[in-house]
Amino acid sequence: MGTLWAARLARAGLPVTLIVRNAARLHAFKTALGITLVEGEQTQRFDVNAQLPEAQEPIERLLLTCKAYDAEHAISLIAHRLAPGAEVILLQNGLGSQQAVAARVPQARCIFASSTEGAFRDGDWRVVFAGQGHTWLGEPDAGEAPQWLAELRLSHIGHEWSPTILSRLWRKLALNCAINPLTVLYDCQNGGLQAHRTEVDTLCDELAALLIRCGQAAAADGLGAEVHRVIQATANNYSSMHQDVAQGRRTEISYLLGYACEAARQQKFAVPHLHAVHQRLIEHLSQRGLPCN
Ligand code: KPL
Repeated sequence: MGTLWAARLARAGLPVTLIVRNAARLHAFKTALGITLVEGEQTQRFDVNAQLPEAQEPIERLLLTCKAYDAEHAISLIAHRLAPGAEVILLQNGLGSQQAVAARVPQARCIFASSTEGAFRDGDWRVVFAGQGHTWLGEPDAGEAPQWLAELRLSHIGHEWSPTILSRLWRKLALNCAINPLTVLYDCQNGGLQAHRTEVDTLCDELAALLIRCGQAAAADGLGAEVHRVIQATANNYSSMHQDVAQGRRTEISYLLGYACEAARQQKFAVPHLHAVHQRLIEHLSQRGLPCN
């Protein structure tokens, strides 16, 4: 997602600097001579800057696009570089990492984002824009839209300022909790869950009740029906968590089911089915030697 945003901002003539993990990545970037965006039949290369986290330059606006489990560490490496009043846009799945990042950088304005855009890498520093989508941005305490949203418009990044971003993130989390873990446990495409309708419905009922208990009634509204719509619309796809497990990658379990179970514990609200699926998933991951957090 970082490369996808960087390429479109650069295409609009805006200055972009990538912050890469380490010297080896910086070297690889310099060899690639920029980033490449593949969109339909079109392939375009863009020249952008890149630097290491330990560079000195102050940061005014940062888009953090790493996985949820890397976000807190990533921000800790550059927190001292954030200028007073800097803005940090957090584009992570699930919930929990955004709050952890915000607590680490109280001097910054943290903007949470939720996106339905799809992209994948087909080479180093190359991104394929696979699915047109939309990105919602907002502050958890419903702040005003920043001026620079106009720059996103210039870059043709479909977006909207959302006064209810937490509700959007909770809704997406609930959808992912109802679908992703079961696709891993049954080793199936999303459509395979049509054979486990009762189990999906039970999880949706529990998730909707939890959302209401957490003060997120709007995110609970019609959850079950939407989950079934998504299962049908994406029947031939493997969920992102299924893909992670199949490729031996760490999952974002702690920011999805883990977050939901922890919220239930804090609310003293019983979620036996969610809890059972969480435990089954932990067992499944540990049997495959994958992290359970
Ligand atoms: O977002 C998804 C994912 O795979 O992570 C969907 C397709 C909605 C399934 O939960």
